[in-house]
This record gives sequence, C-alpha cells and structure tokens, in this order.
Amino acid sequence: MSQASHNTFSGNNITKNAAGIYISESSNNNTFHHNNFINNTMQVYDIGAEFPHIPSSVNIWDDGYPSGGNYWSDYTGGDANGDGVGDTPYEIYANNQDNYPLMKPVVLADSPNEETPPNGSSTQKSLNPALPIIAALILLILVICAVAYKKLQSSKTSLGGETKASITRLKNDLTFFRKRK
Ligand SMILES: [Ca+2]
Repeated sequence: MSQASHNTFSGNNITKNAAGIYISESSNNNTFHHNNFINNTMQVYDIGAEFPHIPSSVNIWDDGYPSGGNYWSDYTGGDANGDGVGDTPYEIYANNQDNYPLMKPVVLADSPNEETPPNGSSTQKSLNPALPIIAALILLILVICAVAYKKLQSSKTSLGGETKASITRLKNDLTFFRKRK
C-alpha cells in the first residue's frame, strides 16, 4: 500500500505473510475491520514507523463498538465480560491501534478456510473425481453387453443357417430315395 488513502478493507483472510499489510508511505485514513490477521511475521509493517526519515501513516483499525475491529492471532488480551471484544486495544504502531480486537476469527462465508474446510466443499471435492470413473464404468459395461449381444445374434443366425442347410440336404436325400423307389 503506497500513497493510498480512504480505502476500506474488510472480510479478508490475511495469513502467513512476511507482512500482512505493508504500508510504504503516506497512506492515511484507511479503515481495516473484520479481517483475520493470522500468523504473519509482521501483522502490519509501516516503513514510515520503522524509519524516522519517512513519515508514518495513521489508519483506522476498527469499526467501533460493538461492531469491533479485526482478529489478530497474536493478541494476548482477555475478554472478562465475554462480549467477544478484547478488553484492551491491540497496539500496532503509535497512533495505530485496534481499539476493539475480536477474540475469534471472523467467519467468512464465501471463502473456505484451507485449514478447516467446511463439510460441503470437502464432499463435493471427493465426489467430483469419482463421477467420470463411474460414467466410464457404465459405458464399458454397455459396450461389453452390446458386443456380447451381437456375438449371440451372429451365433444364432449361423446356427439357423446350418440347420436350414441340413434340412434342405435331408429333403434332397429324401427326394433322391423316393425317385429311386
Ligand atoms: Ca470484552
């Protein structure tokens, strides 16, 4: 994020990055709320706060109370009254803090979590590769049946042909004998 201001970032999983949010310079009055900051080496890295010759940025890290702020995996505060909002702010940098850190990760309905996939998606994933195999098996069985039926038909006709031929031969023999008599 560089020279970016007045944006709202909400409903994101920000997980296992070197820097969850990287602020290079002059990015102010952005609002971050209901995001999950999980196991980033630096949850937020503001280069302006790290180096004195670069001006630091000031952003808003919560949506007030009772709406709340963000979930931070390294938040160590407690929740004595059990309202799901941490009792002490989550400190990021000077003038940057989440006043209402969430005690539990935000449940994001439209993006399945990789670590704990919902049951619906996992069954869909295991069902989908099986479907073409089942279809192929049915097709194979149908082909085998068709081949077997054809063979049966052809053997019947050849049998019929043989029987007809032998009957004609018998008839010929009979007429031959009758003529001799
Ligand atoms: Ca509380």
